[in-house]
Amino acid sequence: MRTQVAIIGGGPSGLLLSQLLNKAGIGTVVLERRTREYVLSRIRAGVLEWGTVELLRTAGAGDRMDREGIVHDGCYLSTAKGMFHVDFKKRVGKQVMIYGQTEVTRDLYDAQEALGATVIHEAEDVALHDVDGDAPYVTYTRDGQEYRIDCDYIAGCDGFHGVSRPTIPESIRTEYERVYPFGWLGILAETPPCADELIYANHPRGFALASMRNPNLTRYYIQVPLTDKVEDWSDDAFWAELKARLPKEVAEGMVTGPSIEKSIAPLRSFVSEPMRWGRLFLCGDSAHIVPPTGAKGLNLAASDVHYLFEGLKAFYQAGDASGLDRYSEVALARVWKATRFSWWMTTSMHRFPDQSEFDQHIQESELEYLAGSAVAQAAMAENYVGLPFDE
Ligand code: FAS
Ligand code: PHB
Repeated sequence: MRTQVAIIGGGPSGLLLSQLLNKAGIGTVVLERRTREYVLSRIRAGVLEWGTVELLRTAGAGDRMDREGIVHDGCYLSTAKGMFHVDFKKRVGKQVMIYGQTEVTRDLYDAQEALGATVIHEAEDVALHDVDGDAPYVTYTRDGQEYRIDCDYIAGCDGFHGVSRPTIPESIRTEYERVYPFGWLGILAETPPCADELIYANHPRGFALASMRNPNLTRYYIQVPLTDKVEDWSDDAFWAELKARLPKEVAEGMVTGPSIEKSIAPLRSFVSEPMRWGRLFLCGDSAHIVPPTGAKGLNLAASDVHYLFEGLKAFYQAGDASGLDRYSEVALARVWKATRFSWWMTTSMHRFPDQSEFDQHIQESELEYLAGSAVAQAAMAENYVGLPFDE
């Protein structure tokens, strides 16, 4: 088989890139290790930056998001001294869309099907070949049969544990990492949200986040030690701890119920440079991971896809390779700004095991300053709604 762009990974990055390229008349093949059902069973991000919203609309995969998504003007932050609102719309004239990653991925799968795009599931043993040459190709097996796809370019959209990043020789790669000494225990419950917008809570017992998916589906998180296991946490224990960390008036009005999903996610900041080697381009989690505190993971995948799509479109439609040549530099500039913001939100909102009283006062004064400063709130809002893709 031959195609123009072979895409490894059928998550949000791979599917969005495939959708945009196919709509521009550029041929792709997506190789996904798992079944579609497995990919759609993952519960992950919930907040879309406005740039991501517009990109999904451009890709022709935004109709259900526009019908069912919830537009938020801002979010709340709560500390031991009370809760305050940061109004993104008032501060920077932009909003965010609450619409789960699962739904984004489902919409992209449906849009790919409608276009007749090639998405191959249960593709195993994917391997990338001659990536630094002029004739790269990909091999994989399926049902015991080996296949080969010759292509012009390969997009590594296969996430943190994928095969693409390791294809770049260690002598070429530089990796930067910070692992946080805690995780997020998250649940999904068929209950109404406890507030009209998200609440990020800094509490002496630890961080908590009250989020949502729709008027009858909520997503809550509490910071837990890395040693905790999901089975250590009954639903009752989760609800009690969540209420202890949220403002009293919110906790009193909270509707609880049985969890329909419960999982613990580790938190890390990770960036691998460069995001291009020869004919291979890394996109999304294959190149970088951010702690979910800033709601940046899925959105960074979208901006990577924007840069790579524009570069490939210019190459195929006008023979202009400048976008491809600058891809890594341009994508990493935005990745590092989002990595900084996610680090700032994480270090400001969580309790660190070795936190001193001094650290505690610094955290509290950071949030008190934010509560009282329109300029500080504008800076937070600018980053939370998403920095422009193109300066
Ligand atoms: P993905 O990991 O989503 O997709 C990669 C795809 O490649 C997967 O479908 C995988 O099966 C496939 N694949 C892997 N190896 C392969 C191989 N060798 N061959 C073929 N296919 C292969 N972000 C937020 O913004 N907010 C959140 O709250 C949030 N919570 C998260 C919770 C968890 C547990 C995790 C893991 C991530 C979370 N994220 C969150 C980040 C997440 O949303 C990612 O940023 C997003 O999934 C990135 O999309 P992709 O780059 O497509 O990677
Ligand atoms: C979510 O709804 O899953 C969510 C929202 C905001 C975050 C992280 C996760 O910062």
